[in-house]
Amino acid sequence: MSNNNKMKERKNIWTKEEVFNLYNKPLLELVFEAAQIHRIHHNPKEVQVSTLLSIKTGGCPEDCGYCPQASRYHTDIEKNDLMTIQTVKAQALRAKSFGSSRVCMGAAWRNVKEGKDFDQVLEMVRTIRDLDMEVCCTLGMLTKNQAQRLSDAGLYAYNHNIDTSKEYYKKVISTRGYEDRIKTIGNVRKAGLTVCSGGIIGMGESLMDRAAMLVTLSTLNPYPESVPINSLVAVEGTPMEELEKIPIWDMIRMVATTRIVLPKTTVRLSAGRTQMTDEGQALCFMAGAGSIFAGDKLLTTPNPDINKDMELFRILGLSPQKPYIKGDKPQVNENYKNSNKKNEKPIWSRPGHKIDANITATKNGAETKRKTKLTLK
Ligand code: SAM
Ligand code: DTB
Ligand code: SF4
Repeated sequence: MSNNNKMKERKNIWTKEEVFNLYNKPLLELVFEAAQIHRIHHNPKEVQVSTLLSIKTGGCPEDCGYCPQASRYHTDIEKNDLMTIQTVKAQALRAKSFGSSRVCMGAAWRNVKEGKDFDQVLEMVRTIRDLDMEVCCTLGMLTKNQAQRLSDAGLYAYNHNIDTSKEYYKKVISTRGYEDRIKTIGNVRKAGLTVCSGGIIGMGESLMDRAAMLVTLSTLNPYPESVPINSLVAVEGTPMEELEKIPIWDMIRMVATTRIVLPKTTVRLSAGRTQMTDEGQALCFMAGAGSIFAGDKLLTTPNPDINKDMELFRILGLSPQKPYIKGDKPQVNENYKNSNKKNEKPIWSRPGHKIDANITATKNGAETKRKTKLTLK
């Protein structure tokens, strides 16, 4: 590690330009530096394995441009109401049997609403916790009181991504603002939960936007315990369906840069792994990725087969990390505290986008769905 970066780690105050320059270093230099930092704070032979469970799928009122679950887009996902506790338990046991230490339950909600559904989610949290697994939820925006209720039920972590830079966020989502995300993250913190917050690359953002996102994460005080780095899964029917997949080198650079800027965080190699080679993923692990989502499905899109992942672990000499012991409430490391930190649907539009065309798709001559083609301005 360069002396300069050792100093940065102590202060953890990064400018966008510094992070941009780090991201653009010669690739192998960057990976080497990140690998060194990874070894100081993490066990490089272990990878934390999480399993995603979509407990409520589709029908979301938000307009996140990347998301197949937004009701205003015309995607082929299967919508589902809230899962039963029995199904959640069975899925969690299955995940545990293949080495997963954490279940992350995702709901296509804008925000949590008090009532029957939330009570059911709290019971799901208690059920998974009683299986000696870590429980994470991603349910949209939360109030402080809701975060506290989740914490009391035994939740370990809450996932709430900032997704991109503050500037670019407006071009991706119009139904809520960046500050709303930051506020929920604050509520999660106040309830003593660990924070999982990261973003997506490959949405048409600039390299400076990627750097700015990492600066924002680094200034959260304390900074997130885990940072998922997703590569856009361009789903047909979403405004981003035609965006080209990013080169693997971008993913490696993003993982390495995250590792250096947020040395103690667990960097999670998230969506997009089906498009990566084993060698590409190996470089990501080398560069500091310490966690993956395992199981053949993310929330609605495919993920590598678990046997394939376990074979890759075997080849690379990696093993799945054990979960925290039951009742052992996660403690925020003191060092963190010191760190700085369908049919016919209405045409829609939103700021920052230009509608190129509204196209009616046909199958065997019959009208099936209408697609809205947009480009980011
Ligand atoms: N509704 C909640 C929310 O938005 O926070 C939770 C579920 S949402 C699907 C969780 C995260 O998944 C998003 O913040 C985004 O980062 C990621 N995500 C969604 N669709 C994606 C896609 N097509 N490619 C990559 N990541 C995606
Ligand atoms: C995160 O950052 N990535 C995960 C998890 N947190 C919830 C979700 C990825 C979703 C990819 C698209 C889908 O499967 O619907
Ligand atoms: Fe809804 Fe979350 Fe998808 Fe946005 S990312 S549309 S909030 S499910």
